[in-house]
Amino acid sequence: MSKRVTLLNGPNLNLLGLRQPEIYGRETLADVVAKVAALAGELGLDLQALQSNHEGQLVDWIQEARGTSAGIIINPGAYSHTSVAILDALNAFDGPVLEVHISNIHKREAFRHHSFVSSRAEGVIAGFGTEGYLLALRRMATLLA
Ligand code: CA2
Repeated sequence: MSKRVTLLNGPNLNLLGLRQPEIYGRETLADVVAKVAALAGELGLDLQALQSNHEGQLVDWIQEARGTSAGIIINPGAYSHTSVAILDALNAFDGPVLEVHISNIHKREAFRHHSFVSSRAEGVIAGFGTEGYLLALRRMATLLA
């Protein structure tokens, strides 16, 4: 049976491709998920992709991933910079965690420079556009091999 990887996207990432293309690109979240799912198939992984605008929903999904998913790739969106609850949930998850940001958060406002999630993540990708999700999935395949 193929190993499951959960891809979580946080608040406002449902707007990908619809607003601010100069920062986040022109692909929709559905486009991105389709590309990541296709790569997951090639890598022999089973992708579960979820997006929510709600912190508690993200916490619930991270808790549900315990025992069902081998690894988590997460773009926590703005919750990266605020959420101890998401960090605590990830700390209760046993497998590898990779953090993705489409934009280079270090080139942006100072309040985006710190992410609570980064202290839990095996690796962080920022500023590679939506290609970052594909790079993270390749790294996840290596970590789970
Ligand atoms: O660069 C990233 O991936 C971010 O996680 C995106 C978050 C931002 O708060 C983080 O600092 C960095 C915002 C996601 C908003 O996504 C939108 C996409 C299209 C249009 C409007 C918002």
